[in-house]
Order: sequence, then C-alpha cells, then structure tokens
Amino acid sequence: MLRIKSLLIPGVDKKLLVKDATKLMPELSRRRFIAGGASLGALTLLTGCDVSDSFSAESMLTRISKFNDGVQAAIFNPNAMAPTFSEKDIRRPFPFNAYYTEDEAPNIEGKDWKLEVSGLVQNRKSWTLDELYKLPEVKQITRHICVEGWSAIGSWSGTPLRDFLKLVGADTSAKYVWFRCAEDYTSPLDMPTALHPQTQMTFKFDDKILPRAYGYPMKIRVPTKLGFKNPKYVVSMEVTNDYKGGYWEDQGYNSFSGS
Ligand SMILES: Nc1nc2c(c(=O)[nH]1)N[C@H]1C(S)=C(S)[C@@H](COP(=O)(O)O)O[C@H]1N2
Ligand SMILES: [Mo]
Repeated sequence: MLRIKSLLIPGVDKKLLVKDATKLMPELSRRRFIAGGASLGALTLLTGCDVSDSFSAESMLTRISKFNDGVQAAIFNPNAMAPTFSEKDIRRPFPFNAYYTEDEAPNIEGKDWKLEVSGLVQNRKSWTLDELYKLPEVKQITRHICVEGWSAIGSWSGTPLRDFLKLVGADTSAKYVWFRCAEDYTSPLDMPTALHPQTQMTFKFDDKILPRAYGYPMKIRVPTKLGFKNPKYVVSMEVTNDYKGGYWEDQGYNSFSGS
C-alpha cells in the first residue's frame, strides 16, 4: 500500500513561500526557476536553508532578496556544485524515508547481490560487491532534500558515477542512466547529472558500510537533485536513450527535480 504523507511543513505555507521567493528573484533566475518546476526543494538547495519552520523560511527569503547578477550565473546551472558541509553538521541518526516503513526495507545479502550493468555500454556485466569496493572512494558531506518537507546533512562515500561510466565504456551521449532497485522502485537520471562530479555510487554512510535503512549495499547519491532521485538498494543500471519513468516521476513529480 502506498503511504501518502503530508507535503506541508508545519508553520509554513509551501505554495506561498515558493510564490514569495519567485517574486524576489532577479529575472533570469526567475525564468529558470519556473522552468525547473519552481519547487521548494530547489529553493532549499539554492539558499542552504532548511525550511522546516517559519524562522528559516524568513531567512530563505532574505537570502533570495540579496541575489545579484553574479549569483544568477551559477543558479540552476546543471554544472553547479552542491554545497558541502563539515562533520559537525551531520544529522545522527539520519532520517529514513521510503514508500514503506523501515522494517519493510529490502534486506539484501551482500554476497548474493550483484549490480547488473546493461544497455549502451561496451562492457555489459554484473559486478559483485567485492569488485565494487575496490574502486576509488570519495567522501562527500552534503544536504539531502526530500519533497516531503524535510532535509538533513549526511556523509556519503563511494565512487563518482562518471568514473564508473567511463570504466564500463558507457555511451555518454545517451540520454539517461536508468536505475532499478530491489523493490519496485525505479529512477531515471539525465546523463549530464549522471556525469556531474558529485554524483556518486555510494557504499558507505558516515564512514560505515551503508546500513540497510539507507540502501545497502548500494545507493546513488545525487546531491544536486531532490531525495527521490537518489535510488537505494540499486540492482541494475542501464544506459539508454529511452525515458523509462520512475516511481515518483510516474506520479507527477518533475524528472529534472534539482538544481
Ligand atoms: N529503492 C528506493 N529508493 C529510494 C526511495 C524508496 O522508496 N525506494 N525513496 C526515495 C526518497 S523519496 C528519499 S527522501 C530517499 C531517502 O533516503 P534515506 O532513507 O537514506 O534518507 O530515498 C529515495 N530513494
Ligand atoms: Mo523523498
């Protein structure tokens, strides 16, 4: 059964906030913001404000009103970097989220698990966890933003997806990398975002093997996109020119959903 949670934040009228913020933006930013779906998530990414109360909603609006031409150039640019944070900012315990409760999360045996790599790649094969753990590791402390009205800073480590795509000889002129998960979750990622330097195949959270709750054994961490574009329990990666839809995308969320 699908559990629909409230999208509203206590004390903050989301629609009004997005409307107010839009009015404050300089022309170019405003046009791009609207073209990108004018989401609260995009606003949170931009300003770094966690809009969980009316106080931070105020500071978000203050920041937006200070946007200048220099800032504009970087805003909503697919190549822009997501802000990074320090160890002390990490939320512990980090929130769990899925379309089911935590005890229903997939319980995967690492030794039996394989990552299938298919589609427009030269080297179509399945990767074991041991093979993937040998890839170079990068650690990033970034903010995860969920459309359901929460955000939290976490630490994720793994291999940049673009390095892996190079390694398997992916056709990077293809339009998407499409992920399938152990349950029926799917998620399409546009190629420019798949090649973004911060997009990561993640094997660790907070320096420890990715716990079951956060997607063991592998998730895709995309700090320039909203939480639902970060598939957990990934079992297959397909490079494709076909738009194959995704769990939330099929329910009307904008597939771009990000910066
Ligand atoms: N396989 C799978 N991946 C998923 C989801 C899911 O339900 N299943 N939910 C998404 C959503 S909406 C969010 S906010 C994040 C939550 O990740 P977390 O549990 O690590 O905080 O996972 C995303 N990836
Ligand atoms: Mo989410």
